[in-house]
This record gives sequence, C-alpha cells and structure tokens, in this order.
Amino acid sequence: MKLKSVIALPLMIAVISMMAFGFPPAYAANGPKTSKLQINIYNDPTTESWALDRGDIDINDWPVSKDFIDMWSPSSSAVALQTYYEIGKMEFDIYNWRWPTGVPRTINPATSYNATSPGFDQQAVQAWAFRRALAYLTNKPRYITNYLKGYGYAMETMVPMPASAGWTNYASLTNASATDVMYLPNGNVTVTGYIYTYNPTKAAELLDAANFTKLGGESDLMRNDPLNPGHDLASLKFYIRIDDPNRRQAGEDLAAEMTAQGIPVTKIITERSVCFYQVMVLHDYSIYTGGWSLTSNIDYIYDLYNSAMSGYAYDNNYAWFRNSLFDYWSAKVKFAPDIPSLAFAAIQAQWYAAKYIPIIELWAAKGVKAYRKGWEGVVNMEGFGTDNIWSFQRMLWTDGAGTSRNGPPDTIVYGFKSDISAMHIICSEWLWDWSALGLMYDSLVGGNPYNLADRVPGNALASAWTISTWDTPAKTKITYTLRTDAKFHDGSPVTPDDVRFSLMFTKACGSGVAWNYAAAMNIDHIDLSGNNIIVYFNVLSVFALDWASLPILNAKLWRQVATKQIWGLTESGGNTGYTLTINTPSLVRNYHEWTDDVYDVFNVPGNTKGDGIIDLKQDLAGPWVFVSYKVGETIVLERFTDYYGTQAGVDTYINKAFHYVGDVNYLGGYGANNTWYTADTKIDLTDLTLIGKAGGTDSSMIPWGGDITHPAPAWNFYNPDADLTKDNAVNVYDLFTAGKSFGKTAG
Ligand SMILES: [Ca+2]
Ligand SMILES: [Ca+2]
Ligand SMILES: [Ca+2]
Ligand SMILES: [Ca+2]
Repeated sequence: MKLKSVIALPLMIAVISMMAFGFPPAYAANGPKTSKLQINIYNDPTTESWALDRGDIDINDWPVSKDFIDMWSPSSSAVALQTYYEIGKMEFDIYNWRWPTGVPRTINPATSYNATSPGFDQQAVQAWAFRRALAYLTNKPRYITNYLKGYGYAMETMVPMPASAGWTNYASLTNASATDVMYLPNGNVTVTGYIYTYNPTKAAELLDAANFTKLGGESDLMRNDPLNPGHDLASLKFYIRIDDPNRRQAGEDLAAEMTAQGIPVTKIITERSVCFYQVMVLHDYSIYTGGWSLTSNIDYIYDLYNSAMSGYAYDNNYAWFRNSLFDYWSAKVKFAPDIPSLAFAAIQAQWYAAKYIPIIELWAAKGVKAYRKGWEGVVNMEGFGTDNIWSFQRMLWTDGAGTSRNGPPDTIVYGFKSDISAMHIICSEWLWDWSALGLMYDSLVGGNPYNLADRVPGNALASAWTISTWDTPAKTKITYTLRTDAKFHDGSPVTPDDVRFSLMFTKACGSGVAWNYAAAMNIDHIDLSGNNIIVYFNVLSVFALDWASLPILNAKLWRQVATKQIWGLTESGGNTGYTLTINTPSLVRNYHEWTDDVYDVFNVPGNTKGDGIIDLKQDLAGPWVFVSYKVGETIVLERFTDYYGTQAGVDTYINKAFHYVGDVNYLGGYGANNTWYTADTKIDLTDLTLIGKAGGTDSSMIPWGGDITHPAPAWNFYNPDADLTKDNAVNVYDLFTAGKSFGKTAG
C-alpha cells in the first residue's frame, strides 16, 4: 500500500552519492559496508511496523503511526526513531477537464471568469465554484488530529510545509487581493481568502448559486445537474487508495461530506495500481487521493501542473489543469534565471493555484521513521528520513547491546510498504520503483543529505562542473567532467558517450514514456570533448544543473536491445553534431530489464537473445547490484565491489556534509586553523561558540602570511571551519546555518 508517485528527479538527486574528497581513506574497500540488502514487501504500514517490532526487518520506509511511536519511544525499546519534515504531499486530485469539477477547455481567467468579457464562460465559473465547494468540505484539522494524530502539517499551497517554507507565503493567500466575486447563475458569491477553512455552509452557498440545486422537499435528496435540468448530477467517481490508512480515512471523510451536501459520489476504494490506471492513464475519475514525493527543487510546480505537462496517458498533470495565468507563472518558475525571480514566480504560481484550486492540497507528514537499534551509520536525510542511499552504504550491524539480531547475517533487511510496479529505469512511475532503482543507479551530481540545496562536486559521477551560458538570448550551458574510475555493473567503464546517450535517450523517449522527461526536455544538444560532457540547454534556468543529473545508462546495453527489439533507434554525429531519435518510443515500455535477458555482454554476432544474465544486473553504475525479485515478497541486492566509492570515503563525506550544516569541529584533531577539536558529530554550543569567535572576519584576516595551518585559536581571526556558507567570511549567515540545525546529530 502506498500512494505516492514520484517525480523522478527528486529521488534521484537526493538518493545518489558517493564520496571523493582528498583524504586518503583509512581502508579502501569499495561499495556498501554490508554485503546484501534484502527488501521485504508488505501491503500496509501497520503490518510493516509489526515486522520491525519483531525484528523481521531492520529499517522501514514509511512514516510510522502514533501507536508505534508511543510503543517505541521508551529508551528500553529495541527500535530507534528519527523525525524529519517530509518533502512530499498528500492531496485530493481533481479532474479539471470534465464536468462538474471542470470543463474540457483551457481557461483564461481574465476572460473566462469575467462576466463583462465576451469570452465569459458560465460553465467554467460553475465548475470553479464546485471545486471551491469541495475545498470547503475538506476538513484538514480533523484529518491531522484524528487520523494522523498530529503527525502532519496542513498544506495550503503546492509547496510542502514546513520543509520548503522559504518558497511559499501564506500571508499572500489572505491579503486584500485574495478576494473574488464569482459570477454565478443564481446570484454572485464573494469568496474572501484562498485558505479554505472547513465550512459546509459556504460550500452549500456556492453550490446553490452555481445552480447545483435540489428540487426542494424530502423527495429530492441529490443536487441536480445545471446542464441536465430536472436530473440529478451524475455520480462523481472518487478513487480512494486502500493502501494508506490516513488517505483512505480522509477520502471517506470527504465522500461523507459530499453525500451530506447532496452531491452524488461513488467511492471506489481500491489498490493503487487500479487507481493509477483509471486516474493517470485513462483519466476516468473526478477525485483521487493522490500524493507525491518531491524534492527541494520547486520546478515541480511546472512539472506537475503546467498545461504543457498534460494531455497524454501517464501525464504528470493528470489533473489536466490548464489555466493561462498559472501557466505563465509556473513557466517562470521552471525557467527562472536567478533565485530572486524564482522566489517571486513561485509565490505567484502558488497564489493562482490556491485561487483556482485545481486540486486540494492536504498535508505534509511530520515523519518519523524507524530502524533497529544496533545498526550504526544511519543518516537522517532532510525531507526523507533514514532510508536513503547514504544509510544503506554506511549501515553496519554492531552487537553493542549484547542482543542478537534476527534475520540473515551481513544483510540489511529493508521494509517496503508496497510492492514495486516495475524497475524500469526509463518508465517507472512509483515511489517504490525508484526507492529500489535509486540504490542501483548513479548520476552526475550528488547532494548533501543534511542540506538538499547543497550540490557537491565529486560525490557522484561528475568530478567537477562549470555553469556558463551560450547563444543569444543567453541559455544555460554546463560542462561536466566525468570521473574516470566508474564502472557499470557488467564491469565496463562509464564513459562520456554513456552519459550523453542517457540524457538524449531519455529526451527522445518523450512524455508518457520517460518519467524523467521533464528533466531532459530542455536539453538542446550535447557535445563531448575528452572527458567533458558539454550540455547545451535551450533555456536559461537555475535548475539546469540537476536536470542533467538523470540516471546514467549502459549505452552498449540499450543500443543492443533497441536493435534486437527494433525500436528504430538512430544516432548520428561525433563529438559534435550528435543526434538521437527513436521511431517508436512506446516500445521502450515493453522492455522489462528486471526480468528480461536481451543484452549479450559478449555481443556474439548473430545472437538474437541475451547472455543468460538478467539485463538489470548489467546496466547501471550505482553502489548496489540487482540480484532477484519475487513479486509481493522480496527484492534482493548485493554490494557492487567495483564501485568507485570507498567505505571510508563515504564516512568522510558524511562528516563533511554534516560540517556544512553546522558541525564546525567535524575533524577530530587539528582543524584548519590548527585549533584542537574533539569531534562530536553533533551541532551544539561548541559549534556556535567557534562561529562566534571568528564572527566578523574574512579570509584576509589570517595572520602568518595567510598560512592557515598555523595556530589561530584566538578571537577575531578567520577560521575556515566556521565558514559554513563557503563565502570566505564568518558572519551571521554561518550562525543562521548552524542555528537551523542546532541540536541535531549526524545519525
Ligand atoms: Ca435532484
Ligand atoms: Ca543479459
Ligand atoms: Ca560539533
Ligand atoms: Ca560564511
């Protein structure tokens, strides 16, 4: 049971990484510290939590409910808990392209909703009123108090709160401009404020004014259809996912409120795969209990709701929200040239979405995830919690408590709340698909798990990059330098050609086939030069660096499969002038590399089959290698011993990453200013004091001719270790950075 789909980029960036600092590793074993990773598949979070309680699994993947939090909170418990603010959201999705929740045409609010305009669209205003009525019937405080038991935050815009609070502005939803007079057949209605507090009376007022009326009297319990006079509204199809208790309860609650208001509704409480097909592929729904796992990159505002992202099967914008004002501002988010214009456009786009209410935002979890005490090296990643690529590379069982662990030796057992639907590196849509694939693939750019906005060269496939512009008007150009020691799981080296193929192949697969298409669609062309991959985008955007950080494919494998399965893959050009096209991208969906063997690593002439090895075991370049999958039971992975990242290197990287969010004394021994530190992997008063000591200094304020290796423990001397923001100055921003993470530990 699981409800969330994934925008691929989010997981990608968050999930990938490895190390590569200049420190000589203490030992050089490559790949994860534990040999095997076994994923046990459950169908709901309660069963999974009991499995963790028994010791059948070591770590879970889904926010724990309050009952289990209470049970595991005592220090005598065998289970450790870690809290995070989810970068994700739950929502009531609404189909905006079908009456009565919408009309099948693009809305231009300046004309469609304006009674004095020749383009006035009465039905569109009635549908807008209908969506707002649903919003007024949505009782978020009840959901969060009764169902989530307080472990969630109500959301009023499409940006998760509080995790991404810097990108939103709730005050703008209640200011003087947030008022509309809605021109409705039975009288105009004024709506004040775009935060729709539960208010059935207001919902009824809107429905009545919009002519969704009953005939009157006890004999007519259901509201009529203004487009079909004398008849009840056709029942609205409400798909409610069975796999998430919280969303199911919220969905049943809204359905009951609708019924009480005389809105005919058919609840279809079913498995997520059924919901997915009806909602995202066939678009045969009115309301759906949806959800997304997101990233710190808010270009999902465009990817999920801009009209360019709808209109086909498997579309991100399956709400089919097509509103010209929202389109304008969401494009300014996606293609923002700088941070200030991004922030402005993001707030505008959210404001218009709150006004026109294409979907109803519900909550972001105050997440708590859990693992068995005795595992060391767990990293609590910002926005996502403890089950992430960093943890799985570092986790090592100790028997410190003197109790033995259930389960197989030298194996991390990881629980999934839901099964995968596929492990298709191009087409997969689901969170669990990507939670598994994310362990197996690598990409160009990695991040800091404690600060997702921090991009770190060298901890993924690119050892360095430079961002510049090309063309007039200016567009983004990024030159990535590929590390030379990375290998695919079939043992072959990762080359610049593989990187270029991966990006251009993803683009050529197109929308509806490549889940990551939104990241690849603005790549214009790619040149190669030695070990450099030069990516030319056809727009200017602050997000471009991450767009090119897609999963890197073994090009040999995909070329061979494309030939054997006749996809019409054509490539031309050399280091420059390269093009890639696919005649029938939909065929890519039919290639199931987690079960299929098409690729022959020896490329024997005339062999139309494979080499006896499932292709997924030979494709990707991440720290874990695919071993096996049993539907509904397990996914087994083993460590990639040829991975370029070393075990000591990951530890060093994690300490450094934690340093940049506030752990000044991260190095045991002498720090950069030759002050003796006792490393503590926590952010506390010691760190704030060290920042305070160097406060107001910059890198010019180093005595001894700038040689920072000399002792400078005194006040008012620049201390590079205290410069958390990496701007060669120690000041209030460094203090803010540490303050934000005050009290945190690295685990
Ligand atoms: Ca009726
Ligand atoms: Ca094969
Ligand atoms: Ca510290
Ligand atoms: Ca600084």
